[in-house]
Amino acid sequence: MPDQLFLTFLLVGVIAAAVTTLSALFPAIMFFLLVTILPITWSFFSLGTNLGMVLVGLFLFFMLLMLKTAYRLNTILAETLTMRHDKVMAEATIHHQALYDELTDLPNRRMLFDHLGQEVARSFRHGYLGAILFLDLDNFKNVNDSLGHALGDKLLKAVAQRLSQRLRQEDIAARLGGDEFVILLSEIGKDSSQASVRAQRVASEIQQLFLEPFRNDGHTLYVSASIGIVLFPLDESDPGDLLQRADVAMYRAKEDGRDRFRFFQPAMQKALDTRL
Ligand SMILES: Nc1nc2c(ncn2[C@@H]2O[C@H](COP(=O)(O)OP(=O)(O)OP(=O)(O)O)[C@@H](O)[C@H]2O)c(=O)[nH]1
Ligand SMILES: [Mg+2]
Repeated sequence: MPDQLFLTFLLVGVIAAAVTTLSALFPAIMFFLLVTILPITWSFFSLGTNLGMVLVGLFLFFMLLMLKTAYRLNTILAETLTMRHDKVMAEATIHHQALYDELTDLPNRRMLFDHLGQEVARSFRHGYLGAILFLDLDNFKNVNDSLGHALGDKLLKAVAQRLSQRLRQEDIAARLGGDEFVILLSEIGKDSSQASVRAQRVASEIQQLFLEPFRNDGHTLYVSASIGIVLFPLDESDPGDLLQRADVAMYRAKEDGRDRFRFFQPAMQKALDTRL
């Protein structure tokens, strides 16, 4: 009997510890309780004494108690994990919505500003130039007005896809809103003439992307884009000002007949001021 009591204490301790660790897997704790409690309960039962019967009763009660505890722990654990998973997913969604455009899934204005700020600082440090290409679709309103907003949306998505496929991994294509896209080219030259040539080449390649018509819902759409280009960092390092300059150059491309690109020239600023 003293040996069996010692074994009982040992088993009870092991079972209590096992319940906390194994309850994450409910079938595992059930199996564990059966193989640890049933043999000793049977051995007490086979004693055939009153004390043996009391111990059988106590062990069965203990087993029920442990099962209930394991079930509670299992439920709490599952709820906690589900809540944590939902929270992580919700945070990821909020983060994505804050930085990416809902329609095209391209980086949005906010993310573009962040990247542009970092890129301008890096360019200053390392002494190379980058470029901003500000792209606005020509007469996009006609698509919306004649074929509907939904088809306009599909066209914007298709444009975003073509732009993304064309770019290098280190470049960024963002959607500012409406039919306006910005392409951020990093490290394209050590001086402005080299950077201009490269920016011009990318602008031409982007315009060639529009030569192939967009086919959507049985419609064949011929779309073009006007592009304004500004190099950085020249004298201006504020992302907002840089974008405004690229926008001014884009407007000049529109004024000059659309479907073309223009580099920002300081004289254009005067025209902008007048327009404002
Ligand atoms: N389908 C769709 N249209 C949008 C969305 N956001 C803005 N627009 C429309 O996009 C059009 C943008 O027009 P603009 O770029 O100003 O004019 P445009 O007709 O493209 O003419 P130009 O740019 O001057 O060549 C407007 O008609 C807006 O209503 C959008 O998310 N989806
Ligand atoms: Mg437009």
